Amino acid sequence: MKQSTYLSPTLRDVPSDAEVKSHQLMLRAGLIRQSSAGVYSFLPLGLKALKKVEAIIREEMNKAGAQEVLMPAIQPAELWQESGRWDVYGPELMRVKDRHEREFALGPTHEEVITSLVRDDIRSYKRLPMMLYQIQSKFRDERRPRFGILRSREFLMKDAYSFDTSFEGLDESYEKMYQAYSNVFTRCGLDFRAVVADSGAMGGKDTHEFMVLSDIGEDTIAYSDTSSFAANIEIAPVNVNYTKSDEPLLEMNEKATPNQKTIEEVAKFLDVEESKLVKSVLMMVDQEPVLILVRGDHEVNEVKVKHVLDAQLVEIAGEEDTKQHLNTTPGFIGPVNVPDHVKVICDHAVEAVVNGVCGANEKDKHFVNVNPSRDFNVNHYEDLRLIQEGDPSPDGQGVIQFKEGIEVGHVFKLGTRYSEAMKATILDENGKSQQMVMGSYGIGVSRTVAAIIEQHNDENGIVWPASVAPFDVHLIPVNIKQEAQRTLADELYSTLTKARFDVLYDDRAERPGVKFKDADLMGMPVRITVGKRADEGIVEVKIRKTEITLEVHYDELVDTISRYLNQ
Ligand code: 9G3
Repeated sequence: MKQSTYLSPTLRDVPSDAEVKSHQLMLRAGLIRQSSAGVYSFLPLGLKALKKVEAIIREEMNKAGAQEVLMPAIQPAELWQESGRWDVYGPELMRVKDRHEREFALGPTHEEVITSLVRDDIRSYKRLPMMLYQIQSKFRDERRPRFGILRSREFLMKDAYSFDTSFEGLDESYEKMYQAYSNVFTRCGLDFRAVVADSGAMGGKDTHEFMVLSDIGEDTIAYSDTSSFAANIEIAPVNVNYTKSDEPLLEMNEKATPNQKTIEEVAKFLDVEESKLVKSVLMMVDQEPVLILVRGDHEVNEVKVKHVLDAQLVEIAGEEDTKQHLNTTPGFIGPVNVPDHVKVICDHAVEAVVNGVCGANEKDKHFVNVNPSRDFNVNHYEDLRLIQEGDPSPDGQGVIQFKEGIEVGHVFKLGTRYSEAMKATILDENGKSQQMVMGSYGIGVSRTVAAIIEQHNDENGIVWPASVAPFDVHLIPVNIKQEAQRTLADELYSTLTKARFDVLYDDRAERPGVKFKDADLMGMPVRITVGKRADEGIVEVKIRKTEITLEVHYDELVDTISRYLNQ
């Protein structure tokens, strides 16, 4: 490809609204341009990288026995009404009307479509297991799109769906996909972890997220420093045996704590450890008030609350709910003498608090020497707190550390969640009708490109892994007007192309410095510079990743490049 004709506008300056490295570099190297908030165009260079990632995904999906399909992006509302999700999703689900005023969703995912497709044509257990996938644009109207294509409102996803006759069959499909995902992200040159995750509104149980380690990741991974344990902190279980101090129980009494609202303020004011405080959070759980208690030095894990109470919606109570149910204002909430209709559920750590401190449900008042079950009722104790760095790993091996991650893949065991709702059944070997057992498996294809750049860049620009680089070679004559250089560069271009290398030929009449800066920014793995030794047939080969530079005669060039690129 000749760069003089190529739409690859590079920018010298960092765009001010790009906060993360991959967003900055994708704009500066001419890979994407923004169309509207969270909506991007891929320019030729960005599209070539996207296609390389797609190709790796396709190979691994096909190898795993999946068949590629292409479903529509516009989905009839009826399907989402059948699955019961039409009213579950709010403004994030983009909806359109057709000319007959019929309602459609712009597909954020395709469980409904694929289930309706399969149920119409697959009637016998003999046809299963079946794995279908597509690579297609998804639409999710994110409230705060940011970080370029890392969190965009239209993005490219590979979504696969497995159909089995049993949960054992699903386990096998899941394992195949899990392995295929590991292959994909390894081949893309990513440092990633598969972590146990929360199935969220998807229903079903087992689910794993594939996380690319990165400081700008929006998810936090809790992992053991010695074992293979790794989980999204949203659901990482806490497994600690708390020791109860044997100090004698003292009499509870009230203390004035004027304007001392936060845990830190109250602990300082009363001169007690934060671990002696009982933090009370009033939550509206499917519109019911529930008081959640955790130790003062811990945080409530709202996802755990949702699972433990098997709730659809969990929110922290606002002022009016707090007034209505506890007749107090946030900051002085406590469990002592709460009305019977307010359930009290404690994290296990609270059970071991002796002579603790809690809000008195009265402004500027706290209770001291409070002891659970003696001074307040507890409905039950559960694992409700966020895991913390330094906690013992729940598998009993090692200590928990945190790392940020970018979620690039997510695999779910859906079970019969959709086949039941949408009557996707097959006749089993006894002619009995049974629901298909499903799994769903997603990879953020465009997000993966950005994640690769997050992990592969330096101060001069992108450093593409060879497997996903838009071009194999960047060919640069120092002075295109110099006859010997131009002739040799033209010859090299055709020789390398015939040797099946994908070459970006910088044939622009630009100053050398500009060309080299652009080449570093765009980050192809191999750069060939045709300079003053052109008349000897000698060119300079520079490896972008290692910055190693060597002089190579024209005749050894193909071998030299093949050796490097195929290692
Ligand atoms: C929606 C909207 C946003 C969504 C969903 C539905 C996430 C939704 C979860 C999934 C599950 C899997 C197949 C590929 C892998 C992930 N955000 N999810 O269902 F209506 Cl607006 O998409 N789907």
